[in-house]
Amino acid sequence: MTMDIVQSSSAHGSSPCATCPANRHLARLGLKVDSWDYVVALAGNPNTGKSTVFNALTGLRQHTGNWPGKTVARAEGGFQFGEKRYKLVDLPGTYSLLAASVDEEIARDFILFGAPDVTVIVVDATRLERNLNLVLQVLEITDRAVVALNLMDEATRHGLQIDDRRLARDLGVPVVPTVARRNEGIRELINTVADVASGEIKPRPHRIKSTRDSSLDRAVNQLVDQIEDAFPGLPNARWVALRLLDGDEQITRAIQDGSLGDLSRGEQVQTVAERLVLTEVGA
Ligand SMILES: Nc1nc2c(ncn2[C@@H]2O[C@H](COP(=O)(O)OP(=O)(O)OP(=O)(O)O)[C@@H](O)[C@H]2O)c(=O)[nH]1
Ligand SMILES: [Mg+2]
Repeated sequence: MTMDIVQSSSAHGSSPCATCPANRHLARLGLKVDSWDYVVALAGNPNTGKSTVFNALTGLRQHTGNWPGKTVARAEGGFQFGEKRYKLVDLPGTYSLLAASVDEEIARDFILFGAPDVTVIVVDATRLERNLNLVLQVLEITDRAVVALNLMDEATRHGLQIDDRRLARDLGVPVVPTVARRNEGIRELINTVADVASGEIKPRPHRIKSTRDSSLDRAVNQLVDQIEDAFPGLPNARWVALRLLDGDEQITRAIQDGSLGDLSRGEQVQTVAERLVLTEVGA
Protein backbone atom coordinates (compact mmCIF):
# COMPACT_ATOMS: atom_id res chain seq x y z
CA MET A 1 0.00 0.00 0.00
CA THR A 2 1.31 3.41 -0.77
CA MET A 3 0.00 6.62 0.68
CA ASP A 4 2.21 8.85 -1.39
CA ILE A 5 0.31 11.32 -3.46
CA VAL A 6 2.17 13.59 -5.81
CA GLN A 7 -0.36 15.90 -7.31
CA SER A 8 1.55 18.64 -8.99
CA SER A 9 4.54 18.90 -11.23
CA SER A 10 8.05 18.81 -9.94
CA ALA A 11 9.76 22.03 -8.98
CA HIS A 12 12.75 21.20 -11.13
CA GLY A 13 11.22 22.65 -14.24
CA SER A 14 12.84 24.61 -16.99
CA SER A 15 11.63 27.95 -15.67
CA PRO A 16 14.29 30.65 -15.92
CA CYS A 17 13.57 31.57 -12.30
CA ALA A 18 12.62 28.43 -10.44
CA THR A 19 12.77 30.15 -7.07
CA CYS A 20 10.61 33.17 -7.94
CA PRO A 21 7.41 32.99 -5.88
CA ALA A 22 5.17 32.82 -8.94
CA ASN A 23 7.12 29.87 -10.29
CA ARG A 24 7.45 27.81 -7.16
CA HIS A 25 5.37 24.69 -7.50
CA LEU A 26 3.93 22.63 -4.72
CA ALA A 27 4.52 18.90 -4.83
CA ARG A 28 2.72 17.00 -2.12
CA LEU A 29 5.05 14.28 -0.95
CA GLY A 30 2.79 12.33 1.35
CA LEU A 31 4.98 10.20 3.57
CA LYS A 32 8.10 10.68 1.48
CA VAL A 33 10.09 12.70 3.95
CA ASP A 34 13.29 10.74 4.25
CA SER A 35 15.24 13.95 3.73
CA TRP A 36 14.25 17.55 4.16
CA ASP A 37 15.62 21.06 4.18
CA TYR A 38 13.22 22.48 6.75
CA VAL A 39 10.98 21.23 9.54
CA VAL A 40 7.66 23.03 9.93
CA ALA A 41 5.46 22.56 13.00
CA LEU A 42 1.70 23.10 12.89
CA ALA A 43 0.52 24.32 16.27
CA GLY A 44 -2.76 25.76 17.47
CA ASN A 45 -5.71 25.39 19.78
CA PRO A 46 -7.80 22.23 19.33
CA ASN A 47 -10.10 22.20 16.30
CA THR A 48 -8.69 25.19 14.46
CA GLY A 49 -7.99 23.33 11.20
CA LYS A 50 -4.37 22.20 11.68
CA SER A 51 -4.96 18.79 10.14
CA THR A 52 -6.90 20.37 7.28
CA VAL A 53 -3.88 22.56 6.53
CA PHE A 54 -1.64 19.52 6.95
CA ASN A 55 -3.66 17.52 4.43
CA ALA A 56 -3.73 20.39 1.95
CA LEU A 57 0.05 20.59 2.03
CA THR A 58 1.05 16.94 2.17
CA GLY A 59 -1.73 15.25 0.18
CA LEU A 60 -2.22 12.83 3.05
CA ARG A 61 -5.79 12.31 4.14
CA GLN A 62 -4.77 11.38 7.60
CA HIS A 63 -1.72 9.86 9.05
CA THR A 64 -1.72 9.34 12.74
CA GLY A 65 0.34 7.24 15.03
CA ASN A 66 1.83 7.30 18.44
CA TRP A 67 4.43 9.76 19.50
CA PRO A 68 7.36 7.89 21.01
CA GLY A 69 6.32 6.77 24.45
CA LYS A 70 2.95 8.49 24.27
CA THR A 71 -0.53 7.42 23.34
CA VAL A 72 -1.77 10.42 21.47
CA ALA A 73 -2.13 10.98 17.77
CA ARG A 74 0.41 12.75 15.69
CA ALA A 75 0.84 13.15 11.96
CA GLU A 76 3.82 13.83 9.78
CA GLY A 77 4.24 14.29 6.09
CA GLY A 78 6.15 16.21 3.51
CA PHE A 79 5.90 18.61 0.64
CA GLN A 80 8.26 20.19 -1.81
CA PHE A 81 7.95 23.82 -2.72
CA GLY A 82 10.35 25.38 -5.16
CA GLU A 83 13.58 23.53 -4.67
CA LYS A 84 13.18 22.89 -0.98
CA ARG A 85 11.71 19.93 0.84
CA TYR A 86 9.72 20.42 4.00
CA LYS A 87 8.79 18.02 6.74
CA LEU A 88 5.50 19.00 8.29
CA VAL A 89 4.60 17.93 11.81
CA ASP A 90 0.94 18.20 12.79
CA LEU A 91 0.88 18.68 16.55
CA PRO A 92 -1.95 17.93 18.96
CA GLY A 93 -4.19 20.89 19.75
CA THR A 94 -3.08 22.88 22.75
CA TYR A 95 -4.38 25.91 24.60
CA SER A 96 -1.05 26.79 26.14
CA LEU A 97 2.53 25.67 26.47
CA LEU A 98 2.15 24.92 30.16
CA ALA A 99 1.52 21.26 29.42
CA ALA A 100 -1.54 20.48 31.47
CA SER A 101 -2.13 17.29 29.47
CA VAL A 102 -0.06 14.72 27.59
CA ASP A 103 -1.20 16.25 24.27
CA GLU A 104 -0.06 19.65 25.42
CA GLU A 105 3.24 18.23 26.60
CA ILE A 106 3.96 16.76 23.16
CA ALA A 107 3.13 19.97 21.37
CA ARG A 108 5.09 22.01 23.86
CA ASP A 109 8.17 19.80 23.73
CA PHE A 110 8.26 19.91 19.95
CA ILE A 111 7.85 23.66 19.69
CA LEU A 112 10.36 24.34 22.44
CA PHE A 113 12.99 21.68 21.94
CA GLY A 114 12.35 20.21 18.50
CA ALA A 115 13.62 23.52 17.11
CA PRO A 116 11.33 23.60 14.06
CA ASP A 117 12.54 25.96 11.36
CA VAL A 118 9.09 27.53 11.17
CA THR A 119 6.12 27.22 13.50
CA VAL A 120 2.74 27.85 11.89
CA ILE A 121 0.14 28.75 14.49
CA VAL A 122 -3.30 27.97 13.11
CA VAL A 123 -5.88 30.17 14.83
CA ASP A 124 -9.65 30.25 14.77
CA ALA A 125 -10.61 33.67 13.42
CA THR A 126 -13.96 33.47 15.22
CA ARG A 127 -12.26 33.07 18.60
CA LEU A 128 -9.30 35.31 18.17
CA GLU A 129 -8.93 36.47 21.73
CA ARG A 130 -8.76 32.97 23.18
CA ASN A 131 -6.43 31.80 20.43
CA LEU A 132 -4.00 34.67 20.87
CA ASN A 133 -2.97 33.31 24.25
CA LEU A 134 -1.09 30.45 22.58
CA VAL A 135 0.18 32.73 19.81
CA LEU A 136 1.79 35.05 22.36
CA GLN A 137 3.33 32.12 24.22
CA VAL A 138 4.83 30.72 21.03
CA LEU A 139 6.15 34.14 20.04
CA GLU A 140 7.97 34.33 23.37
CA ILE A 141 10.13 31.39 22.32
CA THR A 142 10.61 31.66 18.58
CA ASP A 143 10.95 34.40 15.98
CA ARG A 144 10.21 32.09 13.13
CA ALA A 145 6.46 31.92 13.28
CA VAL A 146 3.57 32.49 10.89
CA VAL A 147 -0.05 32.89 11.95
CA ALA A 148 -2.64 31.19 9.74
CA LEU A 149 -5.86 33.07 10.42
CA ASN A 150 -8.17 30.18 9.60
CA LEU A 151 -11.94 29.76 9.47
CA MET A 152 -12.22 33.16 7.83
CA ASP A 153 -15.46 32.02 6.16
CA GLU A 154 -16.97 31.43 9.59
CA ALA A 155 -15.75 34.79 10.79
CA THR A 156 -17.40 36.48 7.81
CA ARG A 157 -20.58 34.52 8.39
CA HIS A 158 -20.66 35.85 11.95
CA GLY A 159 -20.20 39.40 10.70
CA LEU A 160 -16.67 39.65 12.06
CA GLN A 161 -14.15 41.78 10.26
CA ILE A 162 -10.53 41.20 11.11
CA ASP A 163 -7.80 43.61 10.15
CA ASP A 164 -5.15 41.00 9.42
CA ARG A 165 -2.54 43.61 8.45
CA ARG A 166 -2.95 45.39 11.74
CA LEU A 167 -2.76 42.06 13.55
CA ALA A 168 0.48 41.22 11.73
CA ARG A 169 1.89 44.61 12.68
CA ASP A 170 0.86 44.26 16.30
CA LEU A 171 2.21 40.72 16.62
CA GLY A 172 5.35 41.34 14.58
CA VAL A 173 4.91 38.16 12.51
CA PRO A 174 3.18 37.42 9.18
CA VAL A 175 -0.55 36.71 9.35
CA VAL A 176 -2.19 34.85 6.45
CA PRO A 177 -6.00 34.63 6.27
CA THR A 178 -7.13 31.14 5.18
CA VAL A 179 -10.17 29.00 4.61
CA ALA A 180 -8.28 25.72 4.79
CA ARG A 181 -11.32 23.58 4.04
CA ARG A 182 -11.65 25.30 0.67
CA ASN A 183 -7.90 25.54 0.09
CA GLU A 184 -8.12 29.34 0.17
CA GLY A 185 -5.01 31.16 1.27
CA ILE A 186 -2.94 27.97 1.30
CA ARG A 187 -0.65 29.19 -1.47
CA GLU A 188 0.00 32.45 0.36
CA LEU A 189 0.66 30.43 3.49
CA ILE A 190 3.25 28.23 1.77
CA ASN A 191 4.92 31.24 0.22
CA THR A 192 5.16 32.91 3.59
CA VAL A 193 6.44 29.77 5.31
CA ALA A 194 9.07 29.38 2.57
CA ASP A 195 10.19 32.97 2.97
CA VAL A 196 10.44 32.69 6.75
CA ALA A 197 12.33 29.38 6.44
CA SER A 198 14.84 30.86 4.00
CA GLY A 199 15.25 34.03 6.05
CA GLU A 200 13.80 36.26 3.34
CA ILE A 201 11.18 37.32 5.86
CA LYS A 202 12.56 37.94 9.32
CA PRO A 203 9.68 38.24 11.78
CA ARG A 204 10.25 40.39 14.84
CA PRO A 205 7.65 39.33 17.35
CA HIS A 206 6.63 41.77 20.02
CA ARG A 207 7.66 40.44 23.38
CA ILE A 208 7.00 41.29 26.95
CA LYS A 209 9.84 43.56 27.92
CA SER A 210 11.67 42.82 31.09
CA THR A 211 13.13 45.58 33.15
CA ARG A 212 16.85 45.59 33.00
CA ASP A 213 18.72 44.47 36.10
CA SER A 214 15.59 43.39 37.89
CA SER A 215 16.00 40.63 40.45
CA LEU A 216 13.96 38.39 38.12
CA ASP A 217 16.43 38.94 35.31
CA ARG A 218 19.35 38.19 37.56
CA ALA A 219 17.77 34.97 38.77
CA VAL A 220 16.89 33.93 35.22
CA ASN A 221 20.37 34.64 33.90
CA GLN A 222 21.96 32.68 36.71
CA LEU A 223 19.71 29.69 36.01
CA VAL A 224 20.25 29.92 32.24
CA ASP A 225 24.01 29.55 32.76
CA GLN A 226 23.51 26.48 34.91
CA ILE A 227 20.98 24.91 32.55
CA GLU A 228 23.24 25.47 29.55
CA ASP A 229 26.16 23.91 31.42
CA ALA A 230 24.10 20.85 32.30
CA PHE A 231 22.39 20.52 28.89
CA PRO A 232 24.69 21.97 26.24
CA GLY A 233 22.89 22.93 23.04
CA LEU A 234 19.42 22.88 24.59
CA PRO A 235 17.28 25.51 22.87
CA ASN A 236 15.20 27.84 24.99
CA ALA A 237 17.09 27.59 28.26
CA ARG A 238 15.50 30.91 29.20
CA TRP A 239 12.03 29.44 28.96
CA VAL A 240 13.15 26.49 31.12
CA ALA A 241 14.56 28.90 33.70
CA LEU A 242 11.27 30.80 33.87
CA ARG A 243 9.32 27.57 34.30
CA LEU A 244 11.64 26.51 37.13
CA LEU A 245 11.10 29.80 38.91
CA ASP A 246 7.38 29.24 38.43
CA GLY A 247 7.66 25.87 40.19
CA ASP A 248 6.78 23.72 37.15
CA GLU A 249 6.98 20.15 38.44
CA GLN A 250 7.40 18.46 35.06
CA ILE A 251 10.33 20.64 34.11
CA THR A 252 11.89 20.19 37.55
CA ARG A 253 11.61 16.39 37.15
CA ALA A 254 12.98 16.51 33.59
CA ILE A 255 16.06 18.30 34.93
CA GLN A 256 16.48 15.99 37.89
CA ASP A 257 16.27 12.79 35.85
CA GLY A 258 18.19 14.23 32.89
CA SER A 259 15.37 13.64 30.40
CA LEU A 260 15.43 17.31 29.41
CA GLY A 261 18.53 16.48 27.36
CA ASP A 262 16.60 13.86 25.33
CA LEU A 263 14.36 16.58 23.98
CA SER A 264 17.08 18.16 21.92
CA ARG A 265 16.46 18.28 18.24
CA GLY A 266 18.84 15.55 17.14
CA GLU A 267 17.19 12.73 19.00
CA GLN A 268 13.67 13.81 18.29
CA VAL A 269 14.16 14.19 14.55
CA GLN A 270 16.01 10.90 14.38
CA THR A 271 13.25 9.13 16.24
CA VAL A 272 10.68 10.63 13.93
CA ALA A 273 12.64 9.49 10.86
CA GLU A 274 13.03 5.98 12.25
CA ARG A 275 9.35 5.75 12.95
CA LEU A 276 8.48 6.91 9.45
CA VAL A 277 10.65 4.19 7.95
CA LEU A 278 8.92 1.66 10.18
CA THR A 279 5.52 3.00 9.16
CA GLU A 280 6.33 2.72 5.47
CA VAL A 281 7.79 -0.75 5.80
CA GLY A 282 4.81 -1.89 7.80
CA ALA A 283 2.26 -0.14 5.58
N1 LIG B 1 -15.76 26.42 7.80
C1 LIG B 1 -14.49 26.02 7.89
N2 LIG B 1 -14.22 24.84 8.44
C2 LIG B 1 -12.93 24.45 8.51
C3 LIG B 1 -11.87 25.26 8.02
N3 LIG B 1 -10.72 24.60 8.26
C4 LIG B 1 -11.03 23.44 8.84
N4 LIG B 1 -12.37 23.34 9.00
C5 LIG B 1 -13.14 22.26 9.64
O1 LIG B 1 -12.91 22.34 11.04
C6 LIG B 1 -12.94 21.04 11.62
C7 LIG B 1 -11.67 20.81 12.40
O2 LIG B 1 -10.59 20.75 11.51
P1 LIG B 1 -9.25 19.93 11.83
O3 LIG B 1 -8.33 20.16 10.69
O4 LIG B 1 -9.53 18.53 12.21
O5 LIG B 1 -8.76 20.73 13.12
P2 LIG B 1 -7.49 20.43 14.05
O6 LIG B 1 -6.94 21.73 14.47
O7 LIG B 1 -6.57 19.49 13.38
O8 LIG B 1 -8.18 19.74 15.30
P3 LIG B 1 -7.43 18.95 16.51
O9 LIG B 1 -6.42 18.04 15.88
O10 LIG B 1 -8.53 18.22 17.18
O11 LIG B 1 -6.82 19.97 17.37
C8 LIG B 1 -13.13 20.07 10.44
O12 LIG B 1 -14.48 19.76 10.36
C9 LIG B 1 -12.68 20.88 9.24
O13 LIG B 1 -13.31 20.47 8.04
C10 LIG B 1 -12.20 26.53 7.44
O14 LIG B 1 -11.35 27.32 7.05
N5 LIG B 1 -13.53 26.84 7.42
MG1 LIG C 1 -5.75 17.65 14.05
